[in-house]
Order: sequence, then structure tokens, then C-alpha cells
Amino acid sequence: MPFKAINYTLEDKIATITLNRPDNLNALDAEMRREVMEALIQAREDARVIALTGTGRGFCAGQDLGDLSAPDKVNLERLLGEEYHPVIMAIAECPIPVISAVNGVAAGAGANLALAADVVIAKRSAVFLEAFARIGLMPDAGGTYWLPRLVGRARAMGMSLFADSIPADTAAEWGLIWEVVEDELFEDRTRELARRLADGPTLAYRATKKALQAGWTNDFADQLALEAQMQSELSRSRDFIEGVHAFLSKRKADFEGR
Ligand code: LHQ
Repeated sequence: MPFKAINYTLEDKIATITLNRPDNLNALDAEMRREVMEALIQAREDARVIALTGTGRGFCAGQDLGDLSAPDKVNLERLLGEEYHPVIMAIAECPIPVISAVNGVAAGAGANLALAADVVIAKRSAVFLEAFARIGLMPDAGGTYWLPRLVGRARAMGMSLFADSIPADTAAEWGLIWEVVEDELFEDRTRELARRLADGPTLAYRATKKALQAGWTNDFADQLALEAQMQSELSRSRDFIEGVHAFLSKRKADFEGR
């Protein structure tokens, strides 16, 4: 598929989407949003895991501000609803795991794009900033949803109001992200985690994502019922039978995602 603003590669069931406008820290323009969406749809068919990363020293600097020369004339509700939300939802509801491999600064909608993924890892030199207040806006693209859930109200509020850069180490300490990786080991570690997920029990991962998401709003009894129902479905999968047999035979399971 010919992409311009991103690169898309598929290697042994690992799809990698690389934001590729390094001169402006991979800021999101309309073309990039469209291409990321197309690549996510493609990857869901092709792969068992998706890695999202960026070229150069940035992961993503959020909205391309160069496209907002008359900011007050832009219909932001339409822009967000039609061009950002489908991408964010496609990541959050993706049936296969999505890893954000944050290779550098992640700002504004770029930070929140990263946070929509299931696993977020970052180079030690990377930073996260809810840059919105710097330009007179509030967090969008899912920020007001994820931030308090991930780091609690105090830190969510601080990140949003002060709009300071949060180093990757602090982000991990706060629970904003899963892991910090030394810069020189970053690509290898991304591949290693992607490999593990691609070899993992795809159906169980899909159910885990759904159940964890439902848990934000369900009460405890409903959540227990949901777990029992989904677990019962998984118990009829080939992967469950294989997992138990592999354990009893002391060998690595060969999960097929069925
Ligand atoms: C950029 C950008 C950028 C264009 C760096 N655009 N060129 C959604 C819907 C609609 C409207 C509004 O909002 C949203 C959601 C949002 O995402 S709003 C938030 C938008 N993002 C920002 O406000 C972040 C803007 N960028 C920055 O604050 C800095 O660039 C950060 C802190 C990310 C990095 O700082 P530095 O490491 O010092 O790099 P730099 O500022 O020198 O940037 C490098 C180049 O990238 C530079 O271009 P140049 O030609 O001078 O080398 C920047 O102009 C360009 N760039 N972000 N969002």
C-alpha cells in the first residue's frame, strides 16, 4: 500500500506503523490521520500485534499547527470527531494488541494517541506533554479519559494545567506507561515485546482488552459476570486446550488464535 506520511511494514505477523514526518516531529496532518487509519484497518487483517512508533527524534507532536493558520475558523468538533476519534477508537478497540513505542517527544494529541494503546513503552530520552494549555486548549483525543484513570486526578490535573514535559522515567513511575527502555536497546525491546504478543493467545488478549475496558464502568457484580461469560467462551478455544497441554508437557504453547 503506497503511504506517504507513514511507513507500514509487516514482518511475521507484526505490523509496524511508523509516523514519518520527522521534520515537524511527526505532527498529525490530514494525510497522516487518514493513512494511520488505513494502516490500522490493514494491520487488523494482516497481523497479530501492531507497533506504533515515529521516525526521528519525535514520536508525534500532536496536531500540525501549520494547518491552523486561522484557528478560530476551523471546526474543531468536526475535525476531532471525524479525523481523530476514528483513529483513537480503532486503537482502543483493536482486536489485537497495540504497542506504542514512544521514541521521542509525544505532545498534545500525539501523547494521547500513544496512551490509547494497550502497552506503552518509551525511550529513556522521551518525554510526554499535554501541550494543549500552551496554545489555549484543553486535552483532547482521549486525554481527559485516560489521564485520571492512569495517574490519578492530581497528576492528571498538573500535567494538563502546567503542560510541562514529563520525562519517561517519571511517566513509568506514575503508571502512565508500562516500561522505559535505554535508547540504544529501544528497537530490539520493541521487537521483543511485539514478538511475545504476536506469539500469544490472540483470543484471550482480545477478551482481556474488552473486559478491562468494561471494568471502567461496570459495577463489581457485573464485572464478575462478564469475566465468567468471556472465560467460558475462551475455554472452548483451541488455544486453551493447547495452553493446558503445553503446560503439562513442559513445552512452549503454540497459540493459533482460534
Ligand atoms: C511542529 C509541531 C506541530 C507543526 C513541532 N505542528 N510543527 C486537535 C485538533 C485540532 C486542533 C487542535 O488540537 C488538536 C490536538 C492537539 O494536538 S493540540 C496540541 C498541538 N501540539 C502542540 O501544541 C505541540 C507543539 N510543539 C511543541 O510544543 C514543541 O515542538 C515540542 C515541545 C513538541 C518539542 O520541542 P523541541 O524539541 O524544542 O522542538 P521544536 O519546537 O524545535 O520542533 C521541531 C520542529 O518541529 C520545528 O520546526 P522547525 O522548522 O523550526 O525546525 C517545529 O515548528 C515543528 N513542530 N511541533 N504540532
